[in-house]
Amino acid sequence: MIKVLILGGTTEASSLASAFAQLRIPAIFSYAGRVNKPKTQPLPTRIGGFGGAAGLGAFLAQERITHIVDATHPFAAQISRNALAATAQSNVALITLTRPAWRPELNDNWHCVASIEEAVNSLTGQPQRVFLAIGRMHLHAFSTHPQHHYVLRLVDPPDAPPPLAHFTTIIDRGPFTPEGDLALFKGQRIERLVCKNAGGSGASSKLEAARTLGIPVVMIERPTLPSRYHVHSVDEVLAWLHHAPLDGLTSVT
Ligand code: 3Y8
Ligand code: NAP
Repeated sequence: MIKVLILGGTTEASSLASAFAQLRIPAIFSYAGRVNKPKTQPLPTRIGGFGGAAGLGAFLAQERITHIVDATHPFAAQISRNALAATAQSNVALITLTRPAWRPELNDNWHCVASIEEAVNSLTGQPQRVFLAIGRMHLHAFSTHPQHHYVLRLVDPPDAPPPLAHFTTIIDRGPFTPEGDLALFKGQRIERLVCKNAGGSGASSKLEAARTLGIPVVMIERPTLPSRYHVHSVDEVLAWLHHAPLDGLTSVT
C-alpha cells in the first residue's frame, strides 16, 4: 500500500497535491512552517521541520511512508539533502519534481551570480531603486549598499524593520501576474531587479516586467545538489507511482 510524503512549498507541489487528492493517492503534505498562513492543501498537512535527516527518517518509519516526492523550491537545498540521506538509509523511494531554471531571452539584460553575496557586490555605483525578490532571509546582506532604495516583496510583514536605510515593503505571496508585476515596476520606478533562479511559472512575471521595461536583472543561480532522479511534470510523478496520468493535467515546466 503506497503512502507518499510530498515535501512542498511551491506551485508544483500544490499542483501535485490537487492531483493526488483527485486520484485519492494516500499522501501527506509537508510545509517547513516558514510563513504565517501557508496555502491550504487538499491533503493531510503537517507543518514544521522534522529534526534533520534523522528526524525525517524517523517520520518515514513512523508514518510508513513508501515514497517521497521532493517538490520543494530549488533553493531549499537542506531539505533536499536530508531527503536524499533519509531515503538512502531506507527502502523509501525518492523522486524530485523540479521546474527548469529560467533562461535569458533575446534582449534580456541578466548578470548571473552564484550567491547572495555576489549579488550584493554587483550593486556598487549610483543610487538606484532596486526590487529585491529574494524573501526576508537575506536582506541584511544588502545593508552594505545603503545608497539604494530597496523595494522588498515579502510573504509576511517583517517582525522588525529590515536593516536597510531606504526601503519600501510590499506584502504579497504569489503566484504573481505579468500585469501585476509590470504595474508594480512602473509604480515603484524600479531600475534593477535582484532575484533567485526559482524557475517555474509562479514568479516568472517579474522577469517579463523587467524585459518589457528593459530593466537589468541580477540573477542568483541555484545551489548545486547531488544528482538525483528528477522529473518536470506531475504526470511523470504519477507514472513513477504506476498511476495513469490525470486527463488534461498540464506539466509544470
Ligand atoms: C512556505 C507556501 C503556491 C506556492 C507559491 C514558486 C512560486 C510564489 C516564487 C517574488 C519571489 C521567494 C519566496 C517565492 C516564490 C511561489 C510559491 C514561491 C519567492 C510560499 C510558501 C512558503 C514560502 C517560503 C518562502 C521563503 C522565501 C520564498 C518568498 C505558501 C509562499 C522570495 C523565493 O518569510 C519567509 O521566511 C519566506 C521564506 C522561503 C525565500 C526566503 O529565503 O525568504 N518562499 N513561499 C513554505 C513552507 O513553510 O514550507 O504559503 O504557499 C510558496 C511560494 N513561494 O502554491 O502558490 O512555486 O516558486 N517565495 C524566491 O524564489 O526567490 C518570491 O516575490 O517574486
Ligand atoms: P531549506 O533551507 O532547504 O530547509 C531548512 C530546514 O527547513 C530543513 O532542514 C527542514 O528542517 C525544514 N524544511 C524545509 N522544507 C520543509 C518541508 N517542506 N517540510 C518540512 N520541513 C521542511 O528550506 P528553505 O529554503 O528554508 O525553504 C523552506 C520551505 O519554503 C520549503 O518548503 C520550500 O519549498 C519553500 N520555499 C523556499 C524558497 C526559497 O527561496 N528557499 C522559495 C519558495 C518556497 P529539519 O532539518 O528540522 O527537518
